[in-house]
Amino acid sequence: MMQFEQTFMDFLLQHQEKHNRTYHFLILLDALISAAKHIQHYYLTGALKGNLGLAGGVNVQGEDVMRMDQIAHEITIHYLKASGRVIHAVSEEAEEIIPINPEGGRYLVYFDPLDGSSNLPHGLPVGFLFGIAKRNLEGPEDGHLRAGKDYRAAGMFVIPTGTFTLGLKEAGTWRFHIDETMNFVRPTRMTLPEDTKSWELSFNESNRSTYAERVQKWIVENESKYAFRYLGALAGDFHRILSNGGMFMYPAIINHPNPKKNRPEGKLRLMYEAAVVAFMCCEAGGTAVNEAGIPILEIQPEKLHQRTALYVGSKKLVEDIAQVLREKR
Ligand code: AFP
Repeated sequence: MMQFEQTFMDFLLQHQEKHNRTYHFLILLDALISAAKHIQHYYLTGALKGNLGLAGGVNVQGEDVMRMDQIAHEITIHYLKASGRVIHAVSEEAEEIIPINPEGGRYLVYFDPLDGSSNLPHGLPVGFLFGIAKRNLEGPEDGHLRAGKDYRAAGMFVIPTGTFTLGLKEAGTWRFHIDETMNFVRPTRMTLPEDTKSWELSFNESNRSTYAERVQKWIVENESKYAFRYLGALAGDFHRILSNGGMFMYPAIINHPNPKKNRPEGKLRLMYEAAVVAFMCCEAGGTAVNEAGIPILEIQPEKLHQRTALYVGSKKLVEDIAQVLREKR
């Protein structure tokens, strides 16, 4: 007898039916998966065609090169439009909100189609991150600036590794792998491990002296207990934390020798970076806070591309540093 893996679509169909839900969400996820596969294909073949270069360059065919993140953005918008299910989208690649199907749409999508661009020229992993909120069908329209706690789902593709992780509201975080037929298969529920032996710390070590003193002190007191890993692409770094436990952090930068380079509000974007991984982490038994120790999912965004500091991972570790962050200065 042949053995078949359960596909993502089969998994999601069962999930929707179990919870008595419509198929609209399936159509949206199918669009996001098509976009991710298309971006992955472009990425894998791009280096040979000379298309991973900087915008303004010329590839081996003598054509103008478009930035890869701009290409990924256009691909995603195409599939979101074709799905007919999206009201508006917010993309890292567009300053303003993007109307997709304001009348008939049902979901709001926040995305970064190619996060971790410093890995791009090396062909190393980048992320496609997204969060999904739903139109308020009963009441008055309630706007597009949604806190992470309002997301129905949030996920990430690690491109070009063929892994896809999806957090579903009150239904866990699941990981899938792409197979030889280009289907995402083998749903595996992710739970952050309790055993601290595998835990890791992940942050940009070269920024350490720019963090708040109390964050630096916490690092000194804790770093020798855990392995240290840093890729420089949130999706890849968070992927490891979700499997091994520990904490990823991108603290506020407040002690930079060049004050112009300080980032007291943090670097990462709230709606399509921090809230996305925070959502998946919380569904996997972990937690996430900002520089004031406030849960990331509680933060009400005030603008589209709002930034935040981020501490995300195993509950014990994040709560430990959150206590330090909450202390009165
Ligand atoms: P880029 O896309 O500009 O490389 O930013 C990636 C990112 O937003 C996130 O994916 C990383 O975790 C973080 O920034 C890395 O930042 P540093 O290069 O400052 O460590």
